[in-house]
Amino acid sequence: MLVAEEVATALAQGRAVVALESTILAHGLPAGRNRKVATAVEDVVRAAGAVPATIAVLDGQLRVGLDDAALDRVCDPASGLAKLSARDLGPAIALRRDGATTIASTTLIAHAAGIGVFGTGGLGGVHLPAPGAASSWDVSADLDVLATTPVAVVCSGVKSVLDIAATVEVLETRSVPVLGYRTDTFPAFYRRESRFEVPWRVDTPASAAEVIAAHRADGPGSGVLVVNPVPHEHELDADLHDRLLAEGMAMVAAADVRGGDVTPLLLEHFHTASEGASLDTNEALVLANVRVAAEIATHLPA
Ligand code: PSU
Ligand code: MN
Repeated sequence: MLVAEEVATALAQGRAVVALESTILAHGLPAGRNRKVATAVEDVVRAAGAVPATIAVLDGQLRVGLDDAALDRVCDPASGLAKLSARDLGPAIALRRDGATTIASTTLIAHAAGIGVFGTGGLGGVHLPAPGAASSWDVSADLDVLATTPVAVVCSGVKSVLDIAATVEVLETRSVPVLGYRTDTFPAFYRRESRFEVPWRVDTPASAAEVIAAHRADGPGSGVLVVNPVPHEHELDADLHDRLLAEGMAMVAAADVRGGDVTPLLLEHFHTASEGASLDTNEALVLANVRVAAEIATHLPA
């Protein structure tokens, strides 16, 4: 593992560090925009008093904290980065590949590096079954890793393209506490609210940090999911959202894609069919989440 000097120094001094993922850059946002977001999220983390550590795999090496050249590489579609979930780390390392890390793999690497807080956009979850099928069997490894790794992840819930009810149930079964950050409902990424309540609510970074510290000390060893709804002014229009959702689901069914290719295809449809409106929402929520993550990190004991 190669930890950037700034990150290593901050960790050694017990200063706040926030992990950031690279799949959102390489596979979740269009080229050009992704590079601007990469810098913007790091700036927000710094402004909130923490050190950003963007995580990726380059030439088979786990990288924690990326310099400009590495961020350029991650954000350039010509680099052809693979999407690496937790199971892909071993192969990518041994075969010396380049890859972007999902929430699952970013969480594992962050924990190994000694970073306990991670800010991002949307969590992977349980996918809806095809019409007539009992199950999609497509359950993101994000849930599994969160169940077994003591890292706090700040996100805006899961997209409404997923089965939110099933995702919330799996989080409960796998003993992952869900904290609504200034909300009583589980957010649906582009929309502030879903039909589902969160079991716990916190209203300040200090309070979130207290819960995380107590969970680490006396909980079952899992991570903590902090859900922060997209800021009001950036919420996607409800009608537009519902239309994009219906179209996206039909597209996935028709295109016969599966596994890790499903989420990028849906994201791409939302972004093009909304003429960028969903991108603005996506960017706004990521920036808001990494700020909250940094604020929480500054309240946690080293
Ligand atoms: N949801 C988003 N944007 C994303 C992702 C999810 O709104 O970029 C990415 C994250 O990296 C997440 C991953 O960890 O997709 C989940 O993919 P899968 O469902 O294949 O596990
Ligand atoms: Mn999946």
